[in-house]
Amino acid sequence: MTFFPEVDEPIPYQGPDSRDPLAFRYYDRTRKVAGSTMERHLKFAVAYWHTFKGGGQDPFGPDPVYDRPWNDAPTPMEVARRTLDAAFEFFTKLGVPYYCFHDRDIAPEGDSVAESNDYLDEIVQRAKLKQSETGVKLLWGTANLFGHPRYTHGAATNPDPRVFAHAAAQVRRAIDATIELGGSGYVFWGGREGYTSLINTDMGREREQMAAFLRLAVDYARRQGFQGKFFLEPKAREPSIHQYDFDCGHCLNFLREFDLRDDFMLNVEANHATLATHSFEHELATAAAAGMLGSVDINRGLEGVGWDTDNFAMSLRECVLALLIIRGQGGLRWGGLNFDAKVRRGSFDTVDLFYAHIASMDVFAKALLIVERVRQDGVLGLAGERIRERYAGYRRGLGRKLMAGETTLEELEDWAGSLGEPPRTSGRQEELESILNDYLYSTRIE
Ligand code: XUL
Ligand code: CO
Repeated sequence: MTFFPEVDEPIPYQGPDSRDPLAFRYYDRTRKVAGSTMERHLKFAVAYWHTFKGGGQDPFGPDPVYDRPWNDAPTPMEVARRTLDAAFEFFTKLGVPYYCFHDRDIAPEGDSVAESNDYLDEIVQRAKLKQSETGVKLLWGTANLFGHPRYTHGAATNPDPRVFAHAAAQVRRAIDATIELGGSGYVFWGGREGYTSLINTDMGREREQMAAFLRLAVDYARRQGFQGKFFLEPKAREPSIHQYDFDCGHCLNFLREFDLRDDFMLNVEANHATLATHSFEHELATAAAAGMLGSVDINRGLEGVGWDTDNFAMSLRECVLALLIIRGQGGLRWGGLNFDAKVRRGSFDTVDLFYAHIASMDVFAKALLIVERVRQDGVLGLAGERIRERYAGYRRGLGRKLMAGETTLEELEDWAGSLGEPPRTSGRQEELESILNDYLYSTRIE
């Protein structure tokens, strides 16, 4: 049985002049860029939840509107089996190397912990078989600790430890599933870990509960031999008003405060940056500067909209800025680029899933080629000579001494006095914007 009859063979690479929406213009899986393939640089992963479980619902339309033939089955487990078939058909036809899931995306919740575990086990074994048949791999796994009504007041941060225990049970099995399927990462997005009012909330205690939960998960996973990384995924708001993992800055502080930095890195999502009123590149740079940029959820939020719209990333400028940072730190060893994105409610045909992923893969592939040019030319961004030059004073003389902690305020005062007024130097922002525009819009990339 085929779920995607409109695509009968893997999406081909046709080059920049192609106008076929079911072909790649730039994403050429095996093409070498700076000694590695495009596939290895970009490490694309399809998000199981949006792509196969999403129905296009919104607050004014609670019923699914997407046409998803794999949902036509008599029982939740039969739906799960068919969905898995559809997912691997999609991965192979699209030609992506990875996927990501939540436990409850791939298998339904049962009537008891034991039944839920059995359901998950069966689907994990099926997925394992499909992975070995197709070569598609798991990038990271996670547990859905926000959808079930028991998590209304949080999972790890719930005032009731019995809810904490249910969340722990889920995480244990989701970690098992991740290990069994060879994932190199395990994500914690604190879905309902936050609060809506301090009238009924002990914030200090809730943060400690969350730290205890993460510690338990790390200890368990390491005992099972998990050698990958844990990723904390910041998000400012939604579903709760105040999420504890507000942005990268908050998450880095949390990991430092509770001594979790050895096991964790961050999973930075574009739309979550928007919700924190940051730019995507700001959040990526914050994580990278701390050596903690582990993985990326590539999507796009709409500015001025207060909720997660999870559009597919389509902006070349944003992708170039993101890849400058990612390439600047030598890539994503443990993580990759996960499409945490959904097609619009009005894009309800199955073929729309192909159009969306292909377009977004292509914009990243083009961005990768641009970033390579920019890096070779050495003009811009983290790789740029211009930035090195700007801070050159800190690499010599008193500038270097002060960074090494070998000076005093008194010595600096003497220095300032003897120097007189430092010359003013333009930041040249507009000149650099213009150079960036040349790369984005004028340079022929192929
Ligand atoms: C929610 C979100 C999640 C995480 C995984 O906004 O981004 O899908 O990526 O739980
Ligand atoms: Co995400």
